[in-house]
Amino acid sequence: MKKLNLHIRNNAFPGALKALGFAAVFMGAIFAQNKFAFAGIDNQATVNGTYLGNPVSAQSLLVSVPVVTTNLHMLVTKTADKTANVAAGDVITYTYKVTNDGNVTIHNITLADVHNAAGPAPVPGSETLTDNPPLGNSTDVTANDGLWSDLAPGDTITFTATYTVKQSDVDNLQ
Ligand SMILES: [Ca+2]
Ligand SMILES: [Ca+2]
Repeated sequence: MKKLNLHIRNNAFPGALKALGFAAVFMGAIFAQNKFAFAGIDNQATVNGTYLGNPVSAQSLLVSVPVVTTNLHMLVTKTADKTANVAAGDVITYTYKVTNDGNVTIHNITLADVHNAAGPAPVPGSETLTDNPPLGNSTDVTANDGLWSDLAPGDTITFTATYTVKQSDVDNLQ
C-alpha cells in the first residue's frame, strides 16, 4: 500500500477546506491501495455527504468474495440381487446408482454394461430419481429410456437391468 502523507495544520485552512482536505487524503489513500483483483466478486462502496455545502466522500475497503470452483464428479455403484449359485433360467436384477457429488448439474446421463455371459449384456433403464434438497432441480425428458436428462448436485438416479442366465453360462463359466 502506498502511503500518502499530508499534514494539515489546524489553522492552515478554514473549516470547510479542512474537511475537504481530509477527504482528499482519505480517498487518495484508498485509491492507491485498491485495485480490482478479478479473483472473485469485488465490491467497493462510496459514501457522499456535505459539510457547509461542500462535498465529503469516502470509500470502503475493497470486499472480494471468491466464486466457487467447478467440481465435475459422479459416483456409480452396481449391485446384483443374487450373489451365488445362479442356474439356467434365473433372472439377475442389477441396480445401478448414479450420484452427482459435484457442484454443477450434469446432463444426458447413460450407463453401459459389459459381461462375459452368453446372452446380451444388461441394458440399464427404468431410471428413477432420488431428489434431495433443493427439490425439483433434476429433470428427465423421457421416462424409462435409459437416459437421465439433468442431474443436479446431491441427487441420485437409480437404473435397473436384468439378465436371464443361460445353460451355456452354467456350462462355460463354472
Ligand atoms: Ca434435488
Ligand atoms: Ca429418461
